[in-house]
Amino acid sequence: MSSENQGGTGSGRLRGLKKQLRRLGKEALDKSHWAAERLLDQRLCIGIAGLSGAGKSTLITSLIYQLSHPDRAQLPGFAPALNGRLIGAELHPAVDAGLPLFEYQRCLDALTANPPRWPESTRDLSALELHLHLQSRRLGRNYRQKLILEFRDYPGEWLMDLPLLRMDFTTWCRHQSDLLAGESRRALAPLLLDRLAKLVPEATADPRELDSLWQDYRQFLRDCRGSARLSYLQPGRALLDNDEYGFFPLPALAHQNATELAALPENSNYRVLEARYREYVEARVAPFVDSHFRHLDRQLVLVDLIGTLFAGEDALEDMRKAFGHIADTFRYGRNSLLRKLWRPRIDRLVFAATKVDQVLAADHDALRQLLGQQLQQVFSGARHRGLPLYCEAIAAVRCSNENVRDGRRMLVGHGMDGRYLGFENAEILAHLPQEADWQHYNGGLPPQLRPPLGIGREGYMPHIRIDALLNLLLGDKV
Ligand SMILES: Nc1nc2c(ncn2[C@@H]2O[C@H](COP(=O)(O)OP(=O)(O)OP(=O)(O)O)[C@@H](O)[C@H]2O)c(=O)[nH]1
Ligand SMILES: [Mg+2]
Repeated sequence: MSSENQGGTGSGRLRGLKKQLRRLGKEALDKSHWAAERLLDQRLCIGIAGLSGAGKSTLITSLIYQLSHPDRAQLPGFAPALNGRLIGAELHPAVDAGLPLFEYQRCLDALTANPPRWPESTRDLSALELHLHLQSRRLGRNYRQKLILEFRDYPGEWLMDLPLLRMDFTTWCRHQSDLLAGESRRALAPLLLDRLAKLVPEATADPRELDSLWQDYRQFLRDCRGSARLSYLQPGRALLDNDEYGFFPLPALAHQNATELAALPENSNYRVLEARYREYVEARVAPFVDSHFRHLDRQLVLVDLIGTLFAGEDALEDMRKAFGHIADTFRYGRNSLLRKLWRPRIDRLVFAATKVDQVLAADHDALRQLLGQQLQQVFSGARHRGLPLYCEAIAAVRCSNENVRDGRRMLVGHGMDGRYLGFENAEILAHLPQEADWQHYNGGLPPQLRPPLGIGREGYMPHIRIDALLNLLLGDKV
């Protein structure tokens, strides 16, 4: 190598090093701003999770829209909007997250189109910051206060994977065997479940057989979600993407102990599936938890309770199981000064039933009570005592109105094809359905409604109880 070249490499290296130092310095500065804002209660990071179709994208769009148009938004239950302290809000990419920006404009364009559409289904993690500007008065002087809300939208299917962090493959298989024995899962794929039960853990793995079982298992998970509306499904990512995770439970793992299993050859069914399971947990689940949950101050979980209720007993029971696992996964605690910086914890967990405009206003309270009872059953244990848990029933975009026809109250709105619809829903009972009550919900799911015309005109976006939700999420910070 020539001396000229060597010199060139040397100064190049120096330039590279300086550049790197500048970048690190900037990152540290950004981070220290971020941490300082958190300490001073000027920043609040809110995770928004829900299974596919629960209404996350629509809700985030509605929240941003309402907060950005405080003069027109109807938010009487949110004090800063009612007393005129909320000046407005603007959107920014999330500083620290390094995540794709939530596509607010695209979602809003869909809702404000003519005819209006729903936002497209999203499949990935995204984030954004909303800078809220508030007018405050202290010691007789007016001043402006800024609160940065960081919203992180992620698929609820990923949430369902978090329990895997606490289970090895054998424990997971035993856990899944109990679930697979349930009637709703069995009815969906009796042949597949028989094939799984016959797979011998000790036998030499046949790659083609494992692949065929995996493809069928993935389809089975999607059917569980689609037709049976079950919630507690793993691996959760298999519902959303087409990656080849390639593992599924081995129900035949019943009595073997850990030493026997570890001694099996590497090409046995057990060892192959166990390695794939471990790879999934290490490469997919753990990094997500590490990069994501550490940052959250509050967690909002959206649930399509109406859809689940009308899907029947097994769907509701499965939702309860899913809640239970969510409850076990989050680490709760008060946000002490140190934890705020280093190990922030979720200090508020809010569950919200979505799309309540699909039922009569008289049923909204019953829905909230029903959700509350589901949660009480799950969170009643000593471990959850003192947990700051809240629930609400909301519609991000209200698509229906009420009319009285022949003396009966009914809902009116537009179906997805634009046709004008009038319909009644089965009355929502304010308690968890007992055996005989399930008949009551047999009439079927309310129709899917189209967003109303005129959204975005002069700040108009009708909703139900978004102001109450805002109060739960940030009332104490404003
Ligand atoms: N009636 C009514 N329907 C709603 C509302 N919000 C969402 N929906 C319906 O629920 C569907 C899913 O809403 P999204 O906001 O896309 O749900 P998501 O949780 O982001 O779904 P993914 O991106 O697929 O995970 C929409 O296409 C609508 O049909 C609402 O406030 N009222
Ligand atoms: Mg979405």
